[in-house]
Amino acid sequence: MKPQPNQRLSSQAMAFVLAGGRGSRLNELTDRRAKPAVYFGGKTRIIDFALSNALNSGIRKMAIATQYKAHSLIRHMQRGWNFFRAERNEYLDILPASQRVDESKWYLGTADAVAQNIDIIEDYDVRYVVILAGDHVYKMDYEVMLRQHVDTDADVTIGCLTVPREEASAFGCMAVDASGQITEFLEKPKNPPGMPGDPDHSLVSMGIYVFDWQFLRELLLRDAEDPNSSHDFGHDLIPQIVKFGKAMAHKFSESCVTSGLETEPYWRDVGTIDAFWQANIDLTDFTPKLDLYDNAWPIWTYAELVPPAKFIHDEDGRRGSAVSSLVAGDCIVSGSEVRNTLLFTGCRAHSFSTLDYVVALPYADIGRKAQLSRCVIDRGVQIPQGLVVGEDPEEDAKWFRRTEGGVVLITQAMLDKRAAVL
Ligand code: ADQ
Ligand code: ADP
Repeated sequence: MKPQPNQRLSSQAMAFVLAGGRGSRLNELTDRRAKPAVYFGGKTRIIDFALSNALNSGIRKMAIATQYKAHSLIRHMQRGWNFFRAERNEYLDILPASQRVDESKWYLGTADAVAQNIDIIEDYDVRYVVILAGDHVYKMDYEVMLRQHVDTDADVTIGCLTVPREEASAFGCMAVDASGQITEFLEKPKNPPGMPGDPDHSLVSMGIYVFDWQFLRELLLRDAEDPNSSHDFGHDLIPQIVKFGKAMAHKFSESCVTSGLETEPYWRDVGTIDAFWQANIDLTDFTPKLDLYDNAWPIWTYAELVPPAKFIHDEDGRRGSAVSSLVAGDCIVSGSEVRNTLLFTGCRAHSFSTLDYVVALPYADIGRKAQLSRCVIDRGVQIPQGLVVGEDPEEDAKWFRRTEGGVVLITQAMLDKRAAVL
């Protein structure tokens, strides 16, 4: 029986979050943690956005498939996302690869990550599955997408975005007809097609999908038997449905505005150091495009219970200050000037140091007289006294990772290597 128009569909849906990818373009930031576990926005981690979206949309059943360097991600989930109660019919399961079907079997592709957990999903007893990627930053009401899925009687509904054509080859690209039905789908084509009437932009998949569970289940069982399949949504399953079934596009840029969540669509992949730095620094704008202060759509996370941030004069009376900056708890800014910067939990900035356009991950310690600009500092890094970064590109590139965009990534291993040489 078709659900009634006023019935909330999220109560009959689960979110399946794919969080197994490495995100290799983040380089050393993902050496020890999966991309979804990378810190973002002063307090949160990237995966908190997809999970908070699901929670705020009314979904109370979630599963998270992990694979690459999952330790930090799993610990974060256990600490922060541990409030689901089976008694209330709420579930959140963490599903590491290689533990179920066959001990030696990793998830082959994104579809395989779902297929290996068919029995768990079956137990959830849901009608719809919302497949999400755990590595994007955005706010979205999945109820709106579920509603479109049901109203259009689609086999799959795909969240999609408009991006400049030169960036589109990193995505699944699609063509749609007037009703929004996808007529063509190409996974990461070398020459992405433009849109009719707008050849400079392409319509691309966000890698998020809504399925009726029984339809997806059948599809996954068939795909598992196919020796020619790479068991991936973008490569195998979606093109098949586009050819033989009904795949509908759900336009994020329209739905996020009509649902009242955003005034302007905001979605970031933060897949490179440059994009990661920029998206963080954007939050220091007077009115950033991503509003983290919206009580109607909170982004939940795990955060340690720590003392408040503190700004102090040093012994010489030099003022410790932060302007246009986001400063988390347990930070101490002492006789240091902090501008357009994010200090995550537990950072220290000591006397005479200056920080401009810096993203300092938790527990970074900035030594006296350091002058840092346009950089990302990994968790727990001890910046030595007097270090200057952001003045001399050659010197920066000699010791640290300097990106094409001129952002410098500093890890402890890089500093240790430098200290051993100097
Ligand atoms: P990509 O993002 O390149 O393209 P993929 O690397 O498969 O696709 O990652 C999708 C999501 O699945 C990520 O969140 C990743 O962490 C996770 N993941 C990858 N491999 C996994 C595995 N074996 N087990 C568990 N999780 C895994 C996809 C689509 C494109 C679309 C873009 C949008 O294929 O069509 O345009 O997403 O970003
Ligand atoms: P956490 O999850 O502990 O908040 P991270 O995301 O920074 O922190 O850590 C990723 C993983 O790397 C964790 O499993 C952590 O225990 C481990 N780790 C942290 N610092 C180091 C280090 N200097 N060398 C090796 N492993 C580390």
